[in-house]
Amino acid sequence: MVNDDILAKINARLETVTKLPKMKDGSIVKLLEEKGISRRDFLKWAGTMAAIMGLPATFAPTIAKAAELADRLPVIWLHMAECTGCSESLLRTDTPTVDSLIFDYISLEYHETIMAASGWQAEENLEGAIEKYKGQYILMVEGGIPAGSSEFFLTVGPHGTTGAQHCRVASENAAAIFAIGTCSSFGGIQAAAPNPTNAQPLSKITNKPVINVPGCPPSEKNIVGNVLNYILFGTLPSLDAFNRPKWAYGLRIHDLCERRGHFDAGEFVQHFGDEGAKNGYCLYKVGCKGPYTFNNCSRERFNSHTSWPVQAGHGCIGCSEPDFWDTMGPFEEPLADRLYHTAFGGLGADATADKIGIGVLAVTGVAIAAHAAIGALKKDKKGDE
Ligand code: FSX
Ligand code: SF4
Ligand code: F3S
Repeated sequence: MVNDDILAKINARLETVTKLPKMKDGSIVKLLEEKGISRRDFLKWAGTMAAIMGLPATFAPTIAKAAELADRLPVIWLHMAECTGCSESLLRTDTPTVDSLIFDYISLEYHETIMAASGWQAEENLEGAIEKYKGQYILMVEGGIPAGSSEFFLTVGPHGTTGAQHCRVASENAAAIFAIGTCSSFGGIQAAAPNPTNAQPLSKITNKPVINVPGCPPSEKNIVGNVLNYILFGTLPSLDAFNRPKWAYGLRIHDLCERRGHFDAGEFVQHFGDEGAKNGYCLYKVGCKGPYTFNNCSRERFNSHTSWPVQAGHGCIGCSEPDFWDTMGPFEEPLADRLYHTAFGGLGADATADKIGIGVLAVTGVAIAAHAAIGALKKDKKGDE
C-alpha cells in the first residue's frame, strides 16, 4: 500500500513532466540502441537505480520512463574553482554508460567544458537560458566559490563577472539547485586552510535551498540519481545534517565495506605492501577514514561498479565529508585523537588507534559499539606485522 501510494505520486508527477516541451530530437532508447545498449540493459540499469534510491525493484519501468523524460529538463551547469573531476566522473567518453548517455540526453543548456560556444557567445547563452527557462531549469554548480572581498579571484567570461555573481543570478530562478562535488558542497580543496581565496560552498552564496552531492568526485550514479530523483518526485529528497540526500549518503563507507570482516576480526594492513595488504585486510591502520565517511562507494563503486578506493588498496580519505582536506589528514594515518566534523553535529574525535572506531560508532547505538569494541580489543593476528 505504501509503495502503491508512492507509485501513484510518481505517476502523477511524470504526467506533468511529460507535458513539458521535449527539447531533444529522438529518444533515449534510440540513443542507447545506437551505442549498443539494449532495452533489456536499460531496464536492468533502471532496476539498479531503483535499489540505489531505496525504491522497490518493481519501480524499474517507472524509473526507465523518468529517464526517457530527461530531455524535458533544461540543465545549467556552472564551473567554479575545481578540477572538473565531477564532470569527468560522468562524461567518460571512452566507454559510454547509461548514466553518461542520459547526461547527453538531458537538455544541457550551458556547460563550459562541453559546449561549443566561448567568450561573448557563451555569456549570451547563459543569460538566454536563464531567461528562457526561468523557474524550470535545474542548476548544477561544480567547484568552490571565492566569496566576499575575494570574489574577484574567480571571474568568468569577457565581462569579468565573478563566479559568485554567476551563481547568485543563476540560482535566483532555478527550480532545483545541486552542489555537485565536495568543492561546491563544502568548499573542497581550495577552501583548505588557510583558504587563500576565501572559497565557500554554494549554500553560502545563495539563500535558496541547495542539495549537496559531495565526493571528490561524486560517482556518476549519485549525480544521475539526483536528476532522476528530481524527475520522479519534483521535491527535495530527505537530507542529512549536511544537506546530502539520505538515499546516497545515509550510511558510512565502513558499514558495507568488503574488508569489514577483517576490521571486526582485528586483521589490519600495518604497512602498504605487507602480508596483510596481500590478504586484503582492513586499511584502518594505514589511514582509512571509512568509519567517519558517509557515502555509498562501498556499495555502488565507480565506473559502472568496477572498483572503488578501498578495493584498489588505499583507504578512504573521507572525500565526501566537510573540510576533509583539513580534518581527515594525514591520509595514511589513523585519525587517532584529531577532531573531525560529524554528520550528527559538532566535532568528534576517534578515541585512539587502539580503540578503533568506538568514538564514531558509539553514537549509533550500543549494539554496534559493542560489536566494534570486540573487534578493537582483539589483538592483531600474527603475520600482520
Ligand atoms: Fe574536482 Fe569537481 Fe574534487 Fe571538486 O570534483 S574531483 S576538486 S569535488 O569540484 O572537479
Ligand atoms: Fe573498510 Fe576502511 Fe572500514 Fe577497514 S576501516 S572496514 S578498509 S571502510
Ligand atoms: Fe571518497 Fe572515500 Fe568514496 S575517499 S570516493 S568517500 S571511498
